[in-house]
Amino acid sequence: MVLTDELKASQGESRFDLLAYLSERQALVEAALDRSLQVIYPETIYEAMRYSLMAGGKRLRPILCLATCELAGGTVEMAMPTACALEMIHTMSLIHDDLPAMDNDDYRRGKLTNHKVFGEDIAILAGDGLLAYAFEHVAVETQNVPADRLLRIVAILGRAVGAAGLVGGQVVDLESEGKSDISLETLTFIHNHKTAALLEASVISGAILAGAAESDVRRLSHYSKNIGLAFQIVDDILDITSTQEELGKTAGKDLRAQKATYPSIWGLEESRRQAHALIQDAKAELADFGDSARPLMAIADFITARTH
Ligand code: GRG
Repeated sequence: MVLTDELKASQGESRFDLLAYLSERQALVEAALDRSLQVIYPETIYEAMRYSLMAGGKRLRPILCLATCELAGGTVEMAMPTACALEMIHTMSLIHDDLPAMDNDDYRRGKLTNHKVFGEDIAILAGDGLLAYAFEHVAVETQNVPADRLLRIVAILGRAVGAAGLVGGQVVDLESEGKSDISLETLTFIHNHKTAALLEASVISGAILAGAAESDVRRLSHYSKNIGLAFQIVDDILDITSTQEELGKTAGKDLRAQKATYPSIWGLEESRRQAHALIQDAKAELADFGDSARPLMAIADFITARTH
């Protein structure tokens, strides 16, 4: 995947070769995802699941999970099934988000959306299939992790996906549709649930798999909540300032739909300032981890520097 100028910019600040790190991690995750799901009978559903799962994307959630597992003294192997499950859950949420009954989008990750290729019925089922398989994959494939930790991971993933997470955020988002005057509190509820919840699950699950102390899990949780919200503010900014080619999905949608966004409430400059402040707070949470937190520091910088 091409990750260029914004990475070089964030590299400058953190003196860490994030480009090399992300490329290496993306390759590991791509290979593990590829191995995780074979096409068998009935082929249509496996092809639809693989179409979206293997359609690229930054693989940020799996990379965060692997990074915190290593930070807490664990290995890539311990965390890989959970890392893949996080990407399966993320991918299924994108498939359902793009459906005509939701955002009705034609493009995602630079390709036609799942329902445009396979039809709405199969796209719904592909999302369901990926969601269920994520949990099976964690339970069946995780090695060398005590069962009590694994049980915690199942609970964390379930909470991040359900009404307390992605689903709850999506419901408030749907209820806010067509209302350009929604409050900052409602907007923040939506994004804390739609975006930050799964990012938090990604960050803390890696640490929990490795058996991190609770105080470290709490610090990582604060880090992830801040980067999650900053990520969404930047997403809102990019919807205004980027092209469809850069984003790999329809650009300018929020403005056309007169949707409340951080830039519509704060303006572009204040939105950039708020995202930057959240990233500084996130990085402050990592101070005690020393050099082993360099990947997480650099990823935090990358979130505000990215252009897609
Ligand atoms: C979870 C059962 C279930 C249903 C889905 C549709 C829905 C409920 C929730 C919406 C979740 C959603 C689409 C949140 C937006 C998250 C977001 C910021 C996506 C973009 O993430 P990137 O930039 O994308 O990491 P890539 O393509 O790089 O992975």
